[in-house]
Amino acid sequence: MNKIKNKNTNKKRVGIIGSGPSGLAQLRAFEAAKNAGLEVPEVVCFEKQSNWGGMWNYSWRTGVGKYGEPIHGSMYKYLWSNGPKECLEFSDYSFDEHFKKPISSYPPRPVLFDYIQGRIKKNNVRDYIRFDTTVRWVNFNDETQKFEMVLDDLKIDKTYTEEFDYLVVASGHFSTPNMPYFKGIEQFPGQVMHAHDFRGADPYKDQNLLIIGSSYSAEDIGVQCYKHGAKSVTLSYRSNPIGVNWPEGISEVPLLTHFENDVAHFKDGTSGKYDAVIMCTGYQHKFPFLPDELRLKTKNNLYPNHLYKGVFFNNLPQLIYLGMQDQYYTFNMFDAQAWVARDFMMDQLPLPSKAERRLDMDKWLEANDKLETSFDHVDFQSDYIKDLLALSDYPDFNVDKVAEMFKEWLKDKDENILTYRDKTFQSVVTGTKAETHHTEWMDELDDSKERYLFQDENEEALEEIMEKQPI
Ligand code: FAD
Ligand code: NA7
Repeated sequence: MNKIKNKNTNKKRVGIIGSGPSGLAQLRAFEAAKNAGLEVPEVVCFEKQSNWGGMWNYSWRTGVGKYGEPIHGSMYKYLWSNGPKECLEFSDYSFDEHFKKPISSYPPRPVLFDYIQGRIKKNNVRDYIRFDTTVRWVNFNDETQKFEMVLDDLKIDKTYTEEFDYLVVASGHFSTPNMPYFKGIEQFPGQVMHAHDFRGADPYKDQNLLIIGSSYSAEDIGVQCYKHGAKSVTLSYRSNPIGVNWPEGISEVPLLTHFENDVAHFKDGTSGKYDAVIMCTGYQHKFPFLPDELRLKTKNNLYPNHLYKGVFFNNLPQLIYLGMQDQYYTFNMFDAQAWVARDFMMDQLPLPSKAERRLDMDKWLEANDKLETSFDHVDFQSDYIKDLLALSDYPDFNVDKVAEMFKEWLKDKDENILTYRDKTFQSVVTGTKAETHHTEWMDELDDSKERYLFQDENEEALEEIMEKQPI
């Protein structure tokens, strides 16, 4: 193994794991400080994929990638934003600034991917990222107070180490499947897979599909398969049904107990015959590159324990986790976290003592325990965002208004799960009211950026607009 000496020994060094929306938020936060004339630490971001965007960088692959690394992506064809885009808008880079015209509130994945890239392409952020590089292991050296990172350059198959003063873990937590066992499943003759490997609804046309789970993936994959021609979709819940107004063809049943060949039996004594099973049973927070004492151990919830302000690992605050919460807010929350983390790493934000940090976390954990409804969850995460915004100069945005939009969204879904994506909202960043999309979501089978953005334009205008795009 080669030991590579750090080039600039005076400057503090920050290592970032992952260039998804969270890692990119961290890079952008440093870039903003640099543009404001401040001296920033040396920053290196390690990304095991060949491109940035994390989940939003669609991969057709399942299993392993070309270098034998586990595939990170869990996104699929025909994935449209599952919440209003106005709830995730960067407050320093609006949708208007990127697209130069109003667009609808629920864009498809390629359009959001484009938006994420637009902001960072304006700067030289790509230069800080080492692609095709997996972070294999991290040690914290008590003597030097530095993180020693073991890195694999996948392209040339070389392992080397580097040292960093701060470590930002932005590796996501919707990639390693939680895959339960059900008696008899090994004899089920059809396809059984986890949502992580789902790449599109096409194979399920004319099939009777069984989905286990009752959260976002179950709801979205179920509805997508229905939209793209599944014969029937049955959703099996463990704790609570999703409970929206389902159309004929989608139904909910209690938890699966066991299989007898292609027949599934449920807790309420009912049974059904299925062609395929998709486990929408969530993901595990998995950090195979971290030793026990540095590893965040949590289930998917709104306030993972041991993270002060939701980011600083309390036993060692130089270790920072971004985006580890369950998420109503996404891109703007990652930004708010990254700006706070940046200020700490640039000695602009002193942290209170470990005991005081513990008290602060306990307060949030107690409040989290008392949450009952989805509206409570939205309010809790909104309060968390406000708490973060008060700590840094990330441009303020109207969090209460965003919370209202989330609640509207929840109501819209309850009313009609097939049409909620046709609704429009108003930006809190620019005040722009979203456009109604040219085609109703249920009739729109093409999720390409070109069709989404330019269906109404003639060829010439299309070319002109494409040229003006900062992408
Ligand atoms: P990720 O996007 O997961 O990025 C993590 C990055 O870390 C990846 O690029 C990965 O390759 C890299 N990495 C991991 N381990 C290593 C390592 N050891 N070494 C080097 N690099 C590493 N959010 C929304 O706002 N709207 C939606 O509609 C929406 N839909 C979703 C649908 C699905 C199916 C899923 C799974 C998630 C969805 N999300 C949605 C949430 C989504 O996770 C966030 O929007 C966002 O992608 C999280 O960003 P992140 O950077 O924290 O993690
Ligand atoms: P979530 O939101 O973590 O939900 C996991 C679901 O899986 C939830 O309904 C769980 O039921 C269910 N689950 C977990 N284990 C089991 C077992 N053993 N048996 C039956 N059901 C189980 O994950 P999602 O994939 O839906 O969403 C993650 C992200 O992807 C999200 O941000 C989206 O934007 C897309 P429970 O309610 O705990 O009983």
